[in-house]
Amino acid sequence: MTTTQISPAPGGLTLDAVEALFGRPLLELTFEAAKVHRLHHDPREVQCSQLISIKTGGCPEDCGYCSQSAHSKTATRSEDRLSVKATLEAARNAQAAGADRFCMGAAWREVREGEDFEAVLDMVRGVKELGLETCVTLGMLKESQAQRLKDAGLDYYNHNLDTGRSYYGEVVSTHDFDDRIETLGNVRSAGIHVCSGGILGLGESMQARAELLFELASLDPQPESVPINALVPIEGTPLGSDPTVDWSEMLATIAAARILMPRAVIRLSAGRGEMSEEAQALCFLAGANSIFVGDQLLTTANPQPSSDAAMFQKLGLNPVRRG
Ligand code: SAM
Ligand code: DTB
Ligand code: SF4
Repeated sequence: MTTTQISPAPGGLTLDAVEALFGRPLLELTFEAAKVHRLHHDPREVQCSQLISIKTGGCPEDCGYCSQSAHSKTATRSEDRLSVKATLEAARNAQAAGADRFCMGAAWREVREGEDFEAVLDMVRGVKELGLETCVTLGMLKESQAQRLKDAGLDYYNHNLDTGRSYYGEVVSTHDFDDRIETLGNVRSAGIHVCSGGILGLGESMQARAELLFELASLDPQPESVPINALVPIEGTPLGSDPTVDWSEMLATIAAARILMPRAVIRLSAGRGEMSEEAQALCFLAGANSIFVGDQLLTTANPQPSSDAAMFQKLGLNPVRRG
């Protein structure tokens, strides 16, 4: 059996080596990833994040996959920001249902100082006080703003690279790949854990997927959390009629991510609703150790908590307990 040598040091990684991973027979790649997973993680433990959209729709950015872009005519309407009270109520419910992290998302291009940002800081303080891990995803961010979030008790900032550098401009024109990298740098400088991953199914090539993992794995330090999303096609967006991603592609990407980022928590993210339990089981075997829980992602549906509980039971998986 041939084994692809990957340098564990982010500095030594090459794009060719990442492409070679994608060229390996799927079950060999899965087996290799499963071995790496067991060296660094308890394979029975799954981190469970609950999402909430604290500001839905009306986003000025033109990300071609997103239901919330004002450039697309979708069923998602622009709404006012949620109150701190309603957000904390949702956090308490998420905690009672078994989530260990609460992730608050806003359809913003960037963070702006003012009433909305002050409210987000209050949300972070409140969620932290409940004993949940805190995560926000608010678009681009300056270092001073990242520092204020850190001081409020923020554990993770989610900001995905989404796809390969060479393909990014095909999907989004209102900001660029280096803007994403810059925000991740500001998050890191403030001492906040980095949550960054991507989406499959945007019409990207295998090479673009390899580029995405190459960029993520080359961040130094590597991200602590890596969400791998399958496109949820949204009617009215430029990518609304794209075919759904085959489970085998999610599996290969998760396995490659596990090998390249051995210590990261890899999240099997959007798109689980289209995957069988068997396909999800293979992803957990290959090193996925996080999911979004709750019946709603941001604007689209997620599997029912009861079906996730049944799947965990069958597979002998346990949610992380905190608080
Ligand atoms: N506005 C912020 C930003 O762009 O970073 C935060 C919210 S945005 C909705 C967060 C992430 O959700 C995106 O980077 C993308 O990875 C994911 N996402 C959005 N729409 C999606 C879809 N239709 N299918 C799968 N993932 C999606
Ligand atoms: C991430 O990587 N996936 C989440 C979270 N980070 C913010 C968002 C998924 C969104 C799926 C489409 C929707 O519900 O609007
Ligand atoms: Fe706005 Fe984020 Fe959606 Fe892009 S992905 S349109 S920045 S909410």
